[in-house]
Amino acid sequence: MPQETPVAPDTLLLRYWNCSARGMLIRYMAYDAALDFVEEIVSVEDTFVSGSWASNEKFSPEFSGPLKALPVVEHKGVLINQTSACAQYVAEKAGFMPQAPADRAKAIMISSHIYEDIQVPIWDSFWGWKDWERDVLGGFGGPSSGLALKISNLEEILAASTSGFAVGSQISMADFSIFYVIESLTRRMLEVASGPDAVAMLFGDKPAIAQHQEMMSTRPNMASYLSSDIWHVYGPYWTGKGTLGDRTHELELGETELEGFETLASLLLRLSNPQS
Ligand SMILES: N[C@@H](CCC(=O)N[C@@H](CS)C(=O)NCC(=O)O)C(=O)O
Repeated sequence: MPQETPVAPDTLLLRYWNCSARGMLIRYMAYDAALDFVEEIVSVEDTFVSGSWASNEKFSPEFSGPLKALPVVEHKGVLINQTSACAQYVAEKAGFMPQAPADRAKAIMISSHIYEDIQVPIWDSFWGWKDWERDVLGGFGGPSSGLALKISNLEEILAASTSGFAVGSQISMADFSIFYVIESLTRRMLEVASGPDAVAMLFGDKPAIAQHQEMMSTRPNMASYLSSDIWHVYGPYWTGKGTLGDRTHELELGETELEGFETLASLLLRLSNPQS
């Protein structure tokens, strides 16, 4: 069983798996703000696949918090679960939550659109718990009004901004949420056969998103974190499945993460060009 990392009470600790998923927004904000921050990286292979998680760590409140899942943020003796609550807490500490109530609501609106409406349905589809066509790509505006429409929403928000930031005149949690979802979707999709066309379709005509990605990735602390060794431990993988590569089949965990991305990219192209 992995040992909990001893930390000074003022140091903020993130305990999360060795993939990006629900940990990355928190990590980007903590590194960008140079918080007093440590990471405890939990190996999917050693802790989850081994079976240890289900019988040990999951039910250890010191490890997995009151809600018995990761991420956990620990600060000043308090353990917080739920990705959104962890992210908002870190955003407050990092100065990435706007002051005005309406701006705070907008920052949460954008981050939760990305988390609940884009990321969670895709993660669940990788594991076979949701349906790619119905829950990821489809929507009430028709069979191709899901993911594509949500990415367009982000483009419209950024295009309407006079500051370059998603909300008001300062960087907020929303900017880090946008950066993470666009960067990781683009990078992972480009690794599969149908990915380049799907990336061109989703992001090709989105100049405000492109400009925002450039602005975020060249912030000095972001640039050094993105090229750091620690980013490369978990950054390449969208979910825990990604860390297992092709072994998901032999482990009876279904298709690999990259097979999932090929399904996503090819369906995206087929639904947006039904004739082809
Ligand atoms: N609703 C929770 C979901 C947390 C969750 O499902 N975490 C996954 C890892 S990404 C986990 O720890 N799964 C193992 C389990 O729930 O036993 C959140 O938003 O944080």
